[in-house]
Amino acid sequence: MTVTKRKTREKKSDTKVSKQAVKSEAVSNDHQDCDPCDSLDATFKRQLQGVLSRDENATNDMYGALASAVKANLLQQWRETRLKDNQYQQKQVAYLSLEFLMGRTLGNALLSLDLTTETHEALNSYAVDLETLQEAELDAGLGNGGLGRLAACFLDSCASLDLAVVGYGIRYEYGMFKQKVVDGYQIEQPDRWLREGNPWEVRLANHTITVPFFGHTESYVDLQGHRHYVWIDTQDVNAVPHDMPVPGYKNGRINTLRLWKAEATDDFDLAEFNDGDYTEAVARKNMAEQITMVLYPNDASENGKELRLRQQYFLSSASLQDILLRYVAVHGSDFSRFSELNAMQLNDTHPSISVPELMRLLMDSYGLDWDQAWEITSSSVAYTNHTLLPEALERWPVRMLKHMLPRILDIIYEINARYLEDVAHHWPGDNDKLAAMSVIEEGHEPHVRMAYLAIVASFSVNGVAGLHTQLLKSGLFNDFYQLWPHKFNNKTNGVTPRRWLAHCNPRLAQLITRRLGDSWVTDLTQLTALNAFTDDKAFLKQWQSVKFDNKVDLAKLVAAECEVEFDPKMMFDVQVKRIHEYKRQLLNILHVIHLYQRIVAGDTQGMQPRCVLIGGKAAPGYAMAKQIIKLANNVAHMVNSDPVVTPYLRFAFLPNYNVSAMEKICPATDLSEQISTAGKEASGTGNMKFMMNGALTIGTLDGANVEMLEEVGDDNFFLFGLNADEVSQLKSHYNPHQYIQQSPALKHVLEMLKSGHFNLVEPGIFDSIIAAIEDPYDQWMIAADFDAYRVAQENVAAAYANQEHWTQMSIRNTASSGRFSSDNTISAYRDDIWFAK
Ligand code: 26Q
Repeated sequence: MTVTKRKTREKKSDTKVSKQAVKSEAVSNDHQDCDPCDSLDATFKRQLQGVLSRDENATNDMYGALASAVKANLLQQWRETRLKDNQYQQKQVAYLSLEFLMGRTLGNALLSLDLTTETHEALNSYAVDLETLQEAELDAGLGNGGLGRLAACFLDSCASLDLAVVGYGIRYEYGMFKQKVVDGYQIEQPDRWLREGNPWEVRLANHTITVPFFGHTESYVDLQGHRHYVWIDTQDVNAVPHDMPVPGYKNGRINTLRLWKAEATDDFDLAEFNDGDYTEAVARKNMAEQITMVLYPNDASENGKELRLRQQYFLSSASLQDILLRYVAVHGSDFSRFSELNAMQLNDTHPSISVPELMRLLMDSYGLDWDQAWEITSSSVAYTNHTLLPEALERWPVRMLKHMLPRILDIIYEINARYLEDVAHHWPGDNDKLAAMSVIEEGHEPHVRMAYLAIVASFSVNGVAGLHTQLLKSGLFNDFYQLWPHKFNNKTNGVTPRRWLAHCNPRLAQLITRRLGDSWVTDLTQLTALNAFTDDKAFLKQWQSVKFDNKVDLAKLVAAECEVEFDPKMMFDVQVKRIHEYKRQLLNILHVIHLYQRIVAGDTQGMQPRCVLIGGKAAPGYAMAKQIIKLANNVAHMVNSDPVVTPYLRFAFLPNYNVSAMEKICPATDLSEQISTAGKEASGTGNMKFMMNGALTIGTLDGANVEMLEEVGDDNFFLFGLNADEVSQLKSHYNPHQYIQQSPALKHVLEMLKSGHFNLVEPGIFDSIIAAIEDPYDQWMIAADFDAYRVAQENVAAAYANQEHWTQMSIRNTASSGRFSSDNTISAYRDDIWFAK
C-alpha cells in the first residue's frame, strides 16, 4: 500500500486572534425580534386579533396564534438560560446531527412549561379544542427514522436534566417526503413543512457565519520559519442560524436547537454582477441555497452524492465556528481550557468532517500549531455509531474532497500519516494492517473512510445497545478496539417519557399518576411500583379500558387513512419503522398470508382475532423495499375483502408513518413486532416506545430487544429465532430450501405467492421477493426464522386468549421500561463521556 506522503509539519505561529474572534465580542445571542409577554391568555388574544379577521382556515390561524403566544411566553426563560450558559460555568456540549426528527412542538412545549391547563382555559371562549389546534401543526420531519428521533429525544432529556447542550442541525426546506400509496405503490411527495411559516423559530441574521467551498490552498513561511496554509479563492456560503426552543420539563431551562439555513453571500453576487453576468449571479445564489433545500431520504446506505457532502461540511463548519466564537468571547484566544469546557458529540459519521474542520479552524483561524490543535480536537470530539451494515458506512471519493474542500483533504492526509505511525508501532512490519486501517482506502478511486477518521480523532466511540457495542468491538472495528480499547463504550438508547408516555398517552399517564404520583415523569424507574398492582382486579380493568379507548382512537385513524375497519376488540399487532429487508417486514407479511390460508381452510383452532398494521417509508431508490410495500397492500386487499377472513384477520398498510402517527399508534398497540435478523438492528427505539405503553414484544435477540428481555423476563416477551452468532455461522452454508421443505406452512405460503394469488392482474411483480426468500445468499434469513416466528405467534394468540394474564404482562412491560428512558441514557453520556455537571 502507499502511505500518503506526509507534508511539512505545521509549526506554531503566533496565536493571533482572527478577525472572526474579535467580531465575536459582539455576540450577545439575543433574540431581539420577539417580545416576552406576561400571561399566555393575553398574548394569545392579541395574536388572535391579528388573524381572526382573515377567517378562512381559522384552525391553522388559531394554531399559529397559540404557538406564537407560547413562544412569547418562553422567551424570557430562554434568554436567561442563554445568559447563564454564556458565562461558561458548566461544560457545553454540542450535539452535531444531520437529522433532528422533532415532530410537533406545541403539545410537548405546553407539557414542559406546565401550560396545558392555562391553555385549555384560554381556549374556553373559542369553539375549538386544544387537540384540534395541535393537529394543525405540521411535523418537523427533519430526519429519516431512529437516528433523527434519538437526537430529538436526547435534546428533551438534556434540557430536562439541566445540561447546557446545543443541538446543531440543518434547517431543511423540505423534510422527509410525504408518502402516498397509489394502487399499492409508494409515491413520494415533497414535504414543504415551512409553507405556513414556523412560529417556533427565531432567525438570527446577525449571527450569520461564512462557510468556504472550492478554491485552492497555498502556503508560505513566516519570518520565524513556520509554515502556514491559506485556503483562497473560495466560494463562500452564508449560514444563517434559526433557533428552536427546547424546553426542559418544568425546570426553567430552555435549550436551543440551532438549525442552519444556507444563503448566498453578498460579495458572491457582487463579484458576478461586476462582471456583468447577472443571470450567472442569480444561478450561483441558487446553488448556495440548494445546500439546505432537502433532507436525503436514505437511512441505511450511503449515497455518495456531492450535495450531501456539502451539507455535511456546511453543518460542521458553521457549528464549529459558532462554538469557537462563543468560547473566544469569554476566554479569548487561550484555548487551554477548551476541551475541559466543550464536547462535540457526532451523531454517526454524518458530521465527521468536523474533525479536520476543527483542526483547520484552530490552526488557520486561531493560529495554533498542529500538536496543540490535535490535542484539543482529540479530547473534545466523541463519536456514536448507529449501524453495523457495511453498505451504510460512509466513504467519500478523495477526488471530490480535493475539488470541494482542498484544505480539508490536506488535513485528513496529515491526520492519517501521523496515526499510521501508531499503527505501525503497534503491529510492526504488518503492511496489511496499515492498508486495512488506513483512513484512505486506496484503489482505482481512492476514498476517505469517514468512520475511521471519526474513531482516530475521538476520545470516545460508542455503540447504541449492549449487543451492538459488542459486535463493533469484535467485528467491524476490531482492529481499532485492539489499538484503543479505552475509547470504546456502550450507551444503550432511550426515549423521552415526556413525549412517549405523558404526552402521547394521557389516559395511561393519568392512571399511573393516580397510583404513583407524578414523579415518574422525570424518574421512570419508579414505574416498577406498578408491579404491585398486577393482582388488583380494579386496576387491571382500568388498564384494559385505557388500552381499549386508545385502540378506538387508532381505529379511527386507520379507517380514515386506509379505509380498513379495525375492531378494538381484536388484538392490535403492529410493525412501524422504515421499510428495510433487515427489519423483515416480509416475515410479518408471510405470517399474515399463513393466517389467511388457515382461515380460508377453516383451521381457526386457537386463533385470536387480530388486526395487523404495517407502516413505514422506503428510500425512494430502494426497489426491494418498495416491492415489500406493494406486497403488503395487495395482501391487505385480499384479506380485507374476504368476509370469511375478516372476523379473524384484518390487515392495513398505514401511509406516511411519522412521529405524530406514532403518538397515536404506540398507546394502542397490543403486540409490537421487533423481528429484525439478529445482529443487524443496532438498537431500535420504537421497541422501547411500545414497551413503555404496555405492548408486549414479539422479537429476536437483536439490538436493545436483548436488554428489554433482560428487564421484563422471558415470561413477558415472545422471543424467537436465530441469535447473532447463529446468523453469522449459518451464512456460509445457508440453504433456504431445506427450511422450506421442513415447513409445510412456509411451503404453502410460497406456493400461493408463486401462483399469483395476490397479483392476478400484475403477473410477475413479486418474483424478486420470492427469489430473495429462496436465495442461498439471503442475508436476512427469512426462511430460517419463519417457523420459529409462526410458533411464537401461536404462543401470542394463546396468551391473548387469557385477557387477565395478558393485562398483567402488559403492566409488567410498562413497569420494566424505566431503563429505557433517554434520561437514563443521557445521564450516562453526561457522566462517562461529557464529564458535564
Ligand atoms: C448516509 C449517507 C447519505 C445519505 C444518508 C445517510 C444516512 C442517513 C440516515 C444513513 C443512515 C441514517 C440513519 C440511520 C439510523 O436511523 N439508524 C438507526 O439509529 C437508531 C438510533 O441509534 C437505532 O436505534 C437503529 O437501530 C438504527 O438503525
